[in-house]
Amino acid sequence: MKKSVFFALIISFAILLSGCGSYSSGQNTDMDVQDEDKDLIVIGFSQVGAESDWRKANTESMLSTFTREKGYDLIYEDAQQKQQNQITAIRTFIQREVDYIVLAPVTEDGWDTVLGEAHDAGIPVIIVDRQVAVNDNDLFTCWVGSDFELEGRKACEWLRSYCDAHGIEQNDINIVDIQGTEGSSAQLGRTKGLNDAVRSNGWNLLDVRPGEYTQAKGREATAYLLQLHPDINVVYCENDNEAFGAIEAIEAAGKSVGTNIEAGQIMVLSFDGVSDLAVDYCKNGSISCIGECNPLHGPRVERIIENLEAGIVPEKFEYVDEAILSGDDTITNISLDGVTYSVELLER
Ligand code: GYE
Repeated sequence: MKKSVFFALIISFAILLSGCGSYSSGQNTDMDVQDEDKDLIVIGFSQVGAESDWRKANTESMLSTFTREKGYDLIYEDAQQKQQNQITAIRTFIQREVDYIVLAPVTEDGWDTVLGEAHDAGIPVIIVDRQVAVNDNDLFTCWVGSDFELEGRKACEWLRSYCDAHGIEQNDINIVDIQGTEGSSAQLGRTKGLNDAVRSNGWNLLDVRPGEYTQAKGREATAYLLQLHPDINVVYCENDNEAFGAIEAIEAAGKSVGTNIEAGQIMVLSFDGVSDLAVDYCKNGSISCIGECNPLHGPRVERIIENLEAGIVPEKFEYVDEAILSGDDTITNISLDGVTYSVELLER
C-alpha cells in the first residue's frame, strides 16, 4: 500500500474513533502486552457528551486518572447526549465483562432495566455527577457528585443578599431561567433552588427556556426572551456556557451586563466556574456570581474503586464541597439552614 494511503487510513480510523467517542487506555496488539493487560482493572465509562467546559474537564479528569501506567484499562464511550447510546454502551460493557461500570447519566429517569442487567451480571456500577432515579438503589454501588439544589440556593441567596445590601426591592427582580438538559439532576436541582427562592423572596419569574448547557442555546434562548420581556434584569443560567451565550445576546440587544441593575444593567448568574473565560467574566463583573461545580471526579472514582478492591464498602452518596464565587465584594458570606458559606472573591 502507498504510504500516503496508509496514513490517510490511519487518520480516518482515528477520526472514526473520536467521532464514535470511543477510546480504550488498554488497546494493544502486541502479545506480551496483552499478557500484561490481564492484570489491568477494566472500567467501562459512559460519559454524557461534550456539551460544556465542565463536561470536557470531567472527561479529562477520568482519562488522566485511569491510565495503563496506573493499572487501568478505561473504555470510554461518549453518548453524545443520548440516553440510548448510554444504554448500548452499558450493554457492551456487560458483554465485555468489565470489572466496573462508571456511568455519568444524562437524565435521572430510565435506568432500571439496564442497571438491573449490570446488577445481574455482578458488575459494580458507580454513578458519577448526576444521579439516577431507580426503584431500587441496590442497582448501583454508589454515587459521587454535587448538591445541585444547594448550588442553586446559594446563588439565589447571594442575589437576595445583594439586593438587600443595595436597597433593591426583591419584588423588582425580573428573572428568567435558562435551564440545563431537561430531566438531569443538575437542571432539576438548580431549577428547584431558583423556584423556591422566587417564592420566598417575591421575585418575578418571567419565563423559562431550555438552554441544554450549551453556549449556542443559551444565546438563542436569551435573545428570544429579551424580545419578549424587555424588563428582564436577571438571567439565571444553569451553567457557564449558557451564560457566555446569554452575554452575547444581551450585548447584541444593545444592553450591558453587570450588577448595576438600577442603572439598567442585566445581571447574569451561572454555575460551574471551570473555564478561564468563566473566571475572567466573574472577575470583570460580566457574570455577577457563579455557584462552583467541581468536575474533577476521576480521583474520587479511583478512591472508590481502590476501596472496593480492598473490600471496603463506599458511602452510598458522596457530596462534594463547593464554593460560591463573585468578583463583587458586597457580599462576603451567605447563610442557609444555619450554615454560613463564605463567598470567594475573585480579584480583578
Ligand atoms: O454544570 C454543566 C454540564 O451535570 C454538573 O452538566 C453537570 C452539568 C454542568 O454540562 O456544565
